[in-house]
Amino acid sequence: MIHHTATSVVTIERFIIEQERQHPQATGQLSGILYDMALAAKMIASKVRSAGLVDILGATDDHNVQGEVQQKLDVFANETIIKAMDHGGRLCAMASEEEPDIIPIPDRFRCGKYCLLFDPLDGSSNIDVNVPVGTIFSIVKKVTKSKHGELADLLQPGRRQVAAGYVLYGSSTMLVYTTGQGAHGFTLDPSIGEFLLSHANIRTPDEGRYLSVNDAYEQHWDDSVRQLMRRYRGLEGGRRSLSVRYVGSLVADFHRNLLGGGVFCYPAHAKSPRGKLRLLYEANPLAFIVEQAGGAAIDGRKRILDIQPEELHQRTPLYIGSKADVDLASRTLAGLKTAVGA
Ligand code: AFP
Repeated sequence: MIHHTATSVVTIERFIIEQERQHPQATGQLSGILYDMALAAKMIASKVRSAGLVDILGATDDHNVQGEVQQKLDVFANETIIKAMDHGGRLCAMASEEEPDIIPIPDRFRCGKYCLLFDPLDGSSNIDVNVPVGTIFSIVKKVTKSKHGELADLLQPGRRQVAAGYVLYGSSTMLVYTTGQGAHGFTLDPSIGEFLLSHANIRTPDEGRYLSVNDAYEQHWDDSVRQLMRRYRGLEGGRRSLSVRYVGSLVADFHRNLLGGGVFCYPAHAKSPRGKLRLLYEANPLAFIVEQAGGAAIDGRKRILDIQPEELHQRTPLYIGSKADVDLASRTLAGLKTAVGA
């Protein structure tokens, strides 16, 4: 663990270098990917900040692979990340929530040993109403011998991630990432255009204050999910009730709960048997971060990071956040009759 004095200003670049120095065998490729992500984040942040000012609001004619209407800013964020990352010689393949297939590294550029998976602009249906949105990313190491990454390189369980992070475009822009040495947060200082260390070694409270769930789906939930929600609300089991907060932008809901303590749930339900969220672009990176901060993430039964993906755009139910609250989900959904607070 690196200690900084209260007065030292630590840029994300300095922090990444200092973390890299703890691994003498490091080639610097992973650090390079993280710098490039920080650069892409600054470019997206600048566009998001001016979204209300320029004629960029509204949907394009395109639909993404999930059949959802793409907002123009989604397209911008997607292209910005691809352009910032494809030429560095560190990646061998990419995958984006907005693209149906693997994004290859163009032949004119060198290929490296890492793969990047990302959701360029999550929560984009919130842009028109000035609600925070985010970018989420995950990095894994190539496992096949091919020069260009293959599907097998991208379809790795989340526990094999070497780094993951998210950017929250909120009242300030924050980037939170982990390389497996704790989760660290940086706030963009727009006056100097740098991400500065603001939240070193984030620890999420063991017990949460907040419950984030869209209970408009209650009619489609099964009985165990309904029971879990009653327990979170203190209506059953004698547990202290959680306060409900739901933005509808995963990064914003996750970030609030990470710092303040809480649980975000997107259960499977009758109309959406695998939930809505994507394993590779949303659940895995956030699960890596929350575990590094002392929290937990499950799909209702299994640890998210142990799920073997079968396809790029696979969806998963998600229960993520403070350990005690996720444990309660695990026990309730398994139908265990143990005491709620136990
Ligand atoms: P959009 O990108 O279409 O706005 O979806 C956002 C999201 O994937 C995630 O950020 C939210 O947590 C979740 O969907 C909200 O979904 P519901 O509207 O079904 O609650």
